[in-house]
Amino acid sequence: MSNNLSRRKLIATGLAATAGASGLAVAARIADQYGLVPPDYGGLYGPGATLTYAAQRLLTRHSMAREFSRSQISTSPRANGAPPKSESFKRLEAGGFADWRLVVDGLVARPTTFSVADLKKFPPSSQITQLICEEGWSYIGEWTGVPLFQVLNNVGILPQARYVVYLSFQPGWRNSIDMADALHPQTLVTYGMNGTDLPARFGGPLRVRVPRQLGYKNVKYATRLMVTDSLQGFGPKGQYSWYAGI
Ligand SMILES: Nc1nc2c(c(=O)[nH]1)N[C@H]1C(S)=C(S)[C@@H](COP(=O)(O)O)O[C@H]1N2
Ligand SMILES: [Mo]
Repeated sequence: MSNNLSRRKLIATGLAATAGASGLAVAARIADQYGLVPPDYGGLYGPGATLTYAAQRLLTRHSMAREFSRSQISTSPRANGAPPKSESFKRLEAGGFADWRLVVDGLVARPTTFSVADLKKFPPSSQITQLICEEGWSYIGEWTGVPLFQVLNNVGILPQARYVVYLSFQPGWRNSIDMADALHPQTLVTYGMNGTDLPARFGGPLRVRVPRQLGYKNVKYATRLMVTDSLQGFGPKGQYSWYAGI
């Protein structure tokens, strides 16, 4: 039996046994003790969701999203939705997004505003991964950008940091991840796709890529990253659940 399998079995048996013996609430309390409780949006999360999140986090915290070979890149990837139609976006696009800015602030030592050119000065990282929409379609693409942990190291996250909330130029589009995902090597602030600058329909000039979570966590047209210790006021969009691990 592989190490991984025995660990998985141990966790599954442990949590399930606890749940069976004393109810899900106890499992939730254990999860709480180990920092595995998902943020609560006014009671949306019950003990069941907590248990799922806790088990997922224990199993996947250090795991990698699957990477593919170049020959597997989708030839006609689906862009879901159109770029912003506002005059201000069109002006930025016409200027090659030279004036696009990404603000990184919140619980950081040095709040900083980056241009796309600034982000391109970090050591780049590329990944061929799958974007999976919760509606059931997916495509494989190559994304290039700077690992989010590099940006966070640059601005210096404070010890209280627990989440990174990211906002989009498109009103209403935002999301957030916990520090485990924010510091994960495959979580990128992307500016490139399939060998070119990230096209506007795929979220250019900047998109947060979180390949271990579903499509909607991969917010396009990123304008701001806020490091926080709580998600109060930054809940999930609509009916989508906050944690969307694949
Ligand atoms: N700003 C913004 N980000 C977004 C969306 C959007 O409409 N606007 N759609 C989300 C959803 S539901 C999915 S599945 C993916 C789609 O990514 P794609 O356009 O590369 O297919 O982007 C996500 N990020
Ligand atoms: Mo989606």
